[in-house]
Amino acid sequence: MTLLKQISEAIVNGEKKLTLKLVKDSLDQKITINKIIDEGLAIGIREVGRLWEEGEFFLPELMMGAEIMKAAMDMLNPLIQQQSDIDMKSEGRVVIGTVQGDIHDIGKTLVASMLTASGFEVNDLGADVSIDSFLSEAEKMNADLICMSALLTTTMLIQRNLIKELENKGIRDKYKVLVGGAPINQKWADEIKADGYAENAVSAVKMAKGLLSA
Ligand code: B1M
Repeated sequence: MTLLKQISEAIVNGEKKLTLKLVKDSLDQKITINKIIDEGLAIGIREVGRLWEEGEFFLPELMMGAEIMKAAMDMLNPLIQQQSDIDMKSEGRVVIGTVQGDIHDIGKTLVASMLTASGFEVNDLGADVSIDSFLSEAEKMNADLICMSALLTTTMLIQRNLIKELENKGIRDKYKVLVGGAPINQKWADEIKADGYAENAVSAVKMAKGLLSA
């Protein structure tokens, strides 16, 4: 079995120590961080989510999967950020967060790390972020881009509300708005008039660069 497959299985089996060891082994074998995440960790945690949805796993197993995923990402995020060139000129200023009512922050943190590594100035507001906080922090840092992550079909509605709030305040043109998260797709982004949608962290960086150079 490949190392990446072993990583996804270790997450499903709730084996934290083993997962972290396998991630370290993968790094030692020069497997790229993106591959470790996309083809190992993310597959494992999504399988945990599927088993939970089907009633085969209960909340403690879901929580354990998330804890392992977070521990692995805590190991990888600093490495992603180290890959940035310190003298890189700023690509733009970004506020990012997971919307109010939603505590899923693993994917959002990954997107924030990749943006930082790619030369953006990033203010990561964390999870469960209110529309008011997004707007006041964007104003404070004179942001170019507001990035909203949502993982729940209920909380994705907040993305639309924030864009409406920008319109109501007459400041819609001041910021580009990028949306993402597991239930989000291009159709939704078009419907709520977001400037961009990205399926994963790598395409979020490409999209952010495209939006700010347009
Ligand atoms: Co929750 N959860 N969860 N959960 N959880 C999902 C999302 C769910 C799909 C599971 C399922 O049913 N199969 C389901 C949502 C169903 C729905 O809405 N239709 C669900 C539910 C229901 C819940 C609770 C309500 C459960 C409960 O309490 N009854 C609860 C919600 C609490 C709340 O938020 N108010 C809950 C809680 C939790 C945990 C705390 C246990 C944990 C989160 C821990 C944490 O984040 N700190 C958790 C987890 C781990 C998941 C799953 C299994 C995995 C999410 C994850 O980390 N994926 C998830 C199942 C799934 O997504 N299939 C699930 C890995 C991560 C790298 O991917 O976050 O998708 P992802 O991010 C990707 C892309 O989406 C994209 O790039 C990232 C990297 O490639 N992306 C962006 C993300 N944000 C972006 C922003 C961008 C661009 C791209 O630009 C701005």
